[in-house]
Amino acid sequence: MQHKFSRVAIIGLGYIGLPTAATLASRGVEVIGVDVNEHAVSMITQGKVHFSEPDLDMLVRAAVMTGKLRAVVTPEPAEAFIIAVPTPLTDDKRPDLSFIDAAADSIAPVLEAGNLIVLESTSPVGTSARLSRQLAELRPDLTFPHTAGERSDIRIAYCPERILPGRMVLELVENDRIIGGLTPACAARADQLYRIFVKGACLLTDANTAELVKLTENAYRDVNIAFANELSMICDGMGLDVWRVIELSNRHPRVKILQPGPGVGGHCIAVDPWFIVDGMPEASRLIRTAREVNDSKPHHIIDRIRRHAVRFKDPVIACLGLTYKPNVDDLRESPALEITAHIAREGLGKVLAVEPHIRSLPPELTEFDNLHYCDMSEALAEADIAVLLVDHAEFRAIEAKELLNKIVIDTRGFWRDRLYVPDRYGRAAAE
Ligand code: SAJ
Repeated sequence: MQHKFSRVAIIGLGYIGLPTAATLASRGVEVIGVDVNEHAVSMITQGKVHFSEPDLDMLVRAAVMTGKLRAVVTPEPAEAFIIAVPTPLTDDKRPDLSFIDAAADSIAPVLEAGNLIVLESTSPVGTSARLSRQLAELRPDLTFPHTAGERSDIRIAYCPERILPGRMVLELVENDRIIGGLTPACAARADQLYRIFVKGACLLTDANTAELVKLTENAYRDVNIAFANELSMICDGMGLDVWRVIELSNRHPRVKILQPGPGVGGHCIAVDPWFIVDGMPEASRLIRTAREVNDSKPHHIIDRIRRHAVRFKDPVIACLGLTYKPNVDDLRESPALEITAHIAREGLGKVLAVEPHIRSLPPELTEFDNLHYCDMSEALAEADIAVLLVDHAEFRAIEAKELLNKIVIDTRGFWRDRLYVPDRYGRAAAE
């Protein structure tokens, strides 16, 4: 049994790396946080966070103040390296692994025999083995698991993150973890690292399986949301209330339909399924179609807005919510943002954008003269058409009388209780 870890480097201090770094530091491990973004490094050095997530600020402040977490721009020697960098999509929907390549280049010079490297970034199957080959080329003086097997100087494992934005600090500790080693010894060593802070079970497997498990989790959710979104478009066409259809269907003991919305956003669910499609295009027809269904949903909502807007002379359209999901400030891949920008660009009316979780308009929306950022009550006072795009808790405070005499397009079924006439057929009367 190898000794415990006293010094760990985390490469990438973003949504996953920073909570992981601060949590490890809170368990007494000396953590070196590495990021190429000097702004992030300087914020963290001051004990501050560069994105918002419940309880993260407290955790980071404590980690920095106790001297356990130090943020730097260049990797330093450590016993373990956790790589948590972005893996975006290229324009032709293929995985872009350039940040992993850059992380490999940056840690190669400081690697020492006995080190563990864990990749956490969502990755196509085979990426951990690829990382092993890359590092072997950069450090011919060390042995790596893809050639040396159980006797390798360096251990490499894949351990996907699975924490939900909004609940990250809690889920990081509570969730079960999948640990895929390039060899069993690699998995066992990574298991020792994660047991320092994970209360959930650590389940060991091989690296390729762990890589596909991560992609599977998000593709599963995407397919299920696509089912709900497709159903909502079917119901719109039939003049039926999708929320009622789902509510009643879910009373079957083996049916659990998710909720439709304006589309699927975020940096994970809207992206990761493409990594499976890219690897096995012929075999992944359902996964690809689900992606296409979810990507088509914003256009369906835009069509609904357009159908109403053309009936007014100078319509005022309030877009309530811009983030990709409720109660966060994250705008990445947000369908709400896409819809808002689209109706402004198309000139469907004067657009009032309301987003209680940000302070000013994001760059994507500043180019439109017909789009203004305003607060909830101002927008509702002026709007002819109110489009609920994100089910933020703040929007619960809106009362039925504030929506009177407006066209209401509720993409989340959030105001259903105050908008729909509960006749015995459950038919919508909102529009
Ligand atoms: N959504 C719906 N209807 C639903 C549920 C979600 O339209 O019934 C939409 C949301 O509004 C949002 C999108 O789907 O636009 C994704 O939101 P989410 O809350 O389902 O998931 P994420 O992207 O915030 O986080 C996911 C999580 N994965 C799973 O639940 C399988 C999280 O555990 C992962 O760690 C994260 O992806 C990631 O980083 O991969």
